[in-house]
Amino acid sequence: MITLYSYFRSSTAYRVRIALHLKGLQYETIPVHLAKGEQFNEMYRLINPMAAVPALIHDDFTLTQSLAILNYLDNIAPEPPLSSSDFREQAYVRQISLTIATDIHPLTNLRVLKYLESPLHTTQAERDEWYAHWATGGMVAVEAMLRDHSYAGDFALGDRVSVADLCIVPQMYNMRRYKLPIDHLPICRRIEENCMKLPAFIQASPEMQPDAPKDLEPIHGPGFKP
Ligand SMILES: N[C@@H](CCC(=O)N[C@@H](CS)C(=O)NCC(=O)O)C(=O)O
Repeated sequence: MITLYSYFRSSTAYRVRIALHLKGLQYETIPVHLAKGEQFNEMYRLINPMAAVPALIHDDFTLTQSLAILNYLDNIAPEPPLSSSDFREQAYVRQISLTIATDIHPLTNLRVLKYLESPLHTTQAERDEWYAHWATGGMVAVEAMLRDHSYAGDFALGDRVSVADLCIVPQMYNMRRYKLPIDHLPICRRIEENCMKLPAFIQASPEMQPDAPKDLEPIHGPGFKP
């Protein structure tokens, strides 16, 4: 029995949802409404002391941190594999995943934007500038990594979906949501387009989540147009 604490718009939960669908693992979604602050509920903090999604419970085992969860899922359900046994390919996949998960995402996370608002009293325009600065700069670096290695094909690692793609696609969702420039990211866009043809990515998209509002502006779900 797998339970996923998720929020439809969360890019980190999106990574885990894609993996669950790719591996054909059945799971129950428990929505945590981040915009309403449900991540700070006392009961939820017992599940994730960092007050964030995703959190995954598999039988009696509770796990947080999306990359740790992806690694765990790859161990309990090895097919299709989300990494490579080749040590250089493995390091390359980690390099891209970590750039998004540890260099870009934490700077653009909700709690950081909220802190910039209060107590730091920045304006909305300043926070937008902050977001655009870190997201755009980070994705320029990811694009360079994809370009400079010879691995990228339909996906970040040739014709195989890997954890790198599971990080790139939700980040591209965020870029589109915040209307940030992506024309200069041709490899990221190609990967996104190819991924969004796969049922697992569509099923995992924000629009398809049980907690998504019915009038959610479509960005990545069925009928995605790059
Ligand atoms: N490093 C963590 C980050 C988790 C995280 O911060 N998730 C965001 C949603 S994408 C969140 O729950 N934010 C709540 C907040 O900032 O208050 C992971 O990869 O799982």
